[in-house]
Amino acid sequence: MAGEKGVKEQTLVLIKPDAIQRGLIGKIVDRFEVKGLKLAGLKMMTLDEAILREHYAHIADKPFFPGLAKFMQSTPVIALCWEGLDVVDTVRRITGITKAREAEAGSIRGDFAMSVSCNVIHASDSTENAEKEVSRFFKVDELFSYDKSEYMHVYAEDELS
Ligand code: 3AN
Repeated sequence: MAGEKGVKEQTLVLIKPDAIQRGLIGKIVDRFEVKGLKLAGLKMMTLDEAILREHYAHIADKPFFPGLAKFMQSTPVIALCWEGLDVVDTVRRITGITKAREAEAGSIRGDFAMSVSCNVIHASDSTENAEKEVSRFFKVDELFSYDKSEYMHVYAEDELS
């Protein structure tokens, strides 16, 4: 069932340094575009310590955190805000599980990665976290609202209302 935000639900995706180095940006963006999601924001940025600590607060005490932080700062990342019906769950399914070599074939991690840490993208894991993460990575004026003409072929009328 549609969440209370309907087709305006938003989620955050980060394209990580391994994907930047391996030239996978276009292929990754394509997966979300062809699914029918709307791109509400896109930017390239370098992650500073503060944003990394906030973003990875749930794993900041893990032994792998310093290595993860170094990896995430090894190149800029690309932040994407995707919008759509139940988009948080949909994007997590398209992303695949954390341990990429065991991720389902057809998912982004399943098709493009082998590692737990070099797993090409981050995707918000709940609607609550998605809201926090979208506002952590995007200022209000970096998010865009517009009509997507394909929506009348992506959704049924009752799903759009
Ligand atoms: P996910 O990104 O699938 O939501 P989280 O939130 O558990 O997974 O972990 C955040 C990130 O921390 C992962 N994407 C991965 O890059 C890294 N990570 C998680 N577990 C490990 C691990 N055991 N060893 C190295 N890096 C890890």
